[in-house]
Amino acid sequence: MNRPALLVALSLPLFLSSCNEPSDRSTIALDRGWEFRRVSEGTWRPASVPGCVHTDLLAAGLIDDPFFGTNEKDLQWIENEDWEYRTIFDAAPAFLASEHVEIDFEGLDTYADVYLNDSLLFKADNMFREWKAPCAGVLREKGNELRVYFHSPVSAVRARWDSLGYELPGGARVLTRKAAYQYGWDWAPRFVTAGLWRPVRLRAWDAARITDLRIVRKRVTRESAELAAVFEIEASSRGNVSLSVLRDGRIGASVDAALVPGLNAVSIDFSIPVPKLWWPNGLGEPYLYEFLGEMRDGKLVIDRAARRIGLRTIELVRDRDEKGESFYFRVNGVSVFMKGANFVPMDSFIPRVTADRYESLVASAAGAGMNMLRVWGGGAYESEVFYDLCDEYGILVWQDFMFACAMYPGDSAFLDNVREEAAGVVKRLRNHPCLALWCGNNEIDEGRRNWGWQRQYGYSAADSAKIWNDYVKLFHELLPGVVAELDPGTAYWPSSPSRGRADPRSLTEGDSHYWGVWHDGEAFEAFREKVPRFMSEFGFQSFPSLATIARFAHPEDRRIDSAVMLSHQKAPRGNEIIRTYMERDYRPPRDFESFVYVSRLLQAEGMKTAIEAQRRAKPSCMGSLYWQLNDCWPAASWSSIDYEGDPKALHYFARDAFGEVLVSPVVEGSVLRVYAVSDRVAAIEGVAILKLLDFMGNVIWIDTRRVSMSADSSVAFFESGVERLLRGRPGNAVVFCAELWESGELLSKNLLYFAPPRELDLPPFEAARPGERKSGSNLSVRSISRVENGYSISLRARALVKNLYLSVEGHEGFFDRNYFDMLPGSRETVLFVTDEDIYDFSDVLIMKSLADTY
Ligand code: BMA
Repeated sequence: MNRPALLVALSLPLFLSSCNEPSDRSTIALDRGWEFRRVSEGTWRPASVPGCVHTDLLAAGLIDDPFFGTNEKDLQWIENEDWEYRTIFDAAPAFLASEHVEIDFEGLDTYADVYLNDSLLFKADNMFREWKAPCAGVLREKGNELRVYFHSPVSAVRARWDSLGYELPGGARVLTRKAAYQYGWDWAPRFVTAGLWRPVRLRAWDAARITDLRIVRKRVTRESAELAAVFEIEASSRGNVSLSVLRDGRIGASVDAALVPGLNAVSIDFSIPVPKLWWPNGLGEPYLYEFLGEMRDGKLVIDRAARRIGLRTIELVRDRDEKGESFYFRVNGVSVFMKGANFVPMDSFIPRVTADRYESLVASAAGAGMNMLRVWGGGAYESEVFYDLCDEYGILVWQDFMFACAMYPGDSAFLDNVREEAAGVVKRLRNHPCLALWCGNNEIDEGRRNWGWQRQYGYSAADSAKIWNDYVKLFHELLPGVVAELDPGTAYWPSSPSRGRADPRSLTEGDSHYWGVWHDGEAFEAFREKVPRFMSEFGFQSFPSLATIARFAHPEDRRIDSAVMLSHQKAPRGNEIIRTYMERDYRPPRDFESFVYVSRLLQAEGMKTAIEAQRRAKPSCMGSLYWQLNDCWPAASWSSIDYEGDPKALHYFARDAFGEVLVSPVVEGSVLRVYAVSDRVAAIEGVAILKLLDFMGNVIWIDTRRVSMSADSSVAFFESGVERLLRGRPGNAVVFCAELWESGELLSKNLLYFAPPRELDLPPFEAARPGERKSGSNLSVRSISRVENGYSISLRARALVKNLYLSVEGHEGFFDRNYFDMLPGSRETVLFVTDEDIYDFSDVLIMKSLADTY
């Protein structure tokens, strides 16, 4: 049996009043020696904390990989069981001598009874809250047993659900404050887990401690930042302390404070002349300041708290205008078009997401030109590392409270629980410069009005009134009240979208989710008409790469309709919708590999249509957040980066479409127009080169013209009748190429075809392998050379290569560009970013293109 050793931190001298460096020594991490058992079975086995029962069962070899094959359905028993966790630890005498000792659980998922040495400390019932309890009286020096009993989250609410009197949309999960996607979603499997999902610590303190430090940006301009450091101090007796704010080790400002027993709030005003501002990605450096708040008694440091903040202002601008009402963000006085996506939990089992995985995802978002992510309300409030990364990469966060696609109860116990949750989360996140908006919920207002719940659940007028009233209490009173009290500088928006797509006002005010494409089967071109003020969701599904599919499917299961593939497609009608759209635009793919590749092209083209239309419509439209950035498991979904971190075609297309400057050709009726869209804060004097080519490279028409663009604008700078432009050429055999240059630098390049891919008369795809000379090949590898972070591969196309897809079999890495078209006669260099040494590419570099799918 795995018995805990004495925790390392305990060997340090520990007693606050005699210690000048109190912060780490007053804390013991309880992350070792944990065991767990299924209560109905009884055997204790090693466990991880932070962690959860599914990953502990997997590590113990008791279950197979939950993501593989159809294992999900065999693992549903786990949610019906009770689970118990325990660890044994010692506490050094100095720790025990402290006036106060507190146990602090950053996260318990969810119905947990916590015992220390068989004394019940508390019962938890909310995954999103931090749980603390004093434990000085029960703690002893040797052999303390900490035991956490998790009740089955589904059994725990059964009786309450049955006594509710009516059903609520969303089902019994709405009674439990737990990540909704664990119960299954249209991109997520059902794994209703349990466990200590965030760290556990013991804390000791005497007399007084800092329980919160908030740096309030009272007024931030380019000339000066007027700030206040607001200390929240818990004191157990009266006493005088001095409080200081330090930057770079130097005291910036101090005050003396007389503490009274209980919670004390003390504020110190200070200012920074000519501050470096925090800017979102693309507009400047996201500069961060580090502050240290310190509490002293004379020379003795009693406690410290560190905060890293960015100096910026952010406003949600909602002004009446000729269209309706604007909806955009102004950062440091600059109106900013938001480019980004919706973020969902990165794993069905969040505790196993490493800091590296977070970093690579946030870096990919920034690399694709994004400046905003929406943390969607059916997941979880993310861990600190996520918000820290968003601060560092200049990614603003639209933060939903965790409520999605359902109605919630309104009894006082539930509301009190949510009030605690919301207060904790707002206090935790309000210092992050990335935090742009608090949003009450995902799609509940829309659901309530448009999803037929009234009929489906047969509500009486009284039930309806009660349910609506409960909604109002939660989303129009409680949550905005918490935000107004604890983070008054950040806007609150009750529900996203503000209006469902059936309401014409969804295009003239507020934010919008446009699902006419996908759910209603409308053509991608509908995105050109349905341009709202701020598009916070729109999407289309695709399949992940073959390498990711291999993560869960044996070769014989790699068929779209195999039981394994179907279990990894959670959207009702998902495959049917993909097929229908694919038939409209593409020739039938000849095999599974071609199907999954074409599905990614289809998704990317559809989203490109939408993003470009939304950007062209600036400043009327000021945001484009597609659904969805990432996945929680390897499966078909709307994501642009799959679970394994492999970018899909959409991610590359989004990077172009989200470019700071975008040249965007579009056929509107019988007219071809070319737009230039700029998010720059300075004007551009550019040159556009417009060409019409056939697929062998013959130039049919060319035009060069100056393009003058004011800062932050969208202009149509070229227009021609399509017939006139084609000069009798068949539309399926030519490509229009638009390039925008400034002082010798290519700002943006974009291609337009006059026929859907299925009708294009593409040259057959013949690729020569590296080192191979092959007559008749229209794509060849000219050279491959080792560079610092991988391999640089130089390619040459003799005829048009549509959607070239490169992969390197058996090696980890990714291409800096992929799925792109190579114009006839062009040369392109791509980078395969990898840590591995690859001695011979001839058998492992795989090249595929659209002409190679039918
Ligand atoms: C949106 C989201 C999710 C859902 C997605 C795809 O409305 O808010 O609820 O996963 O659509 O259907």
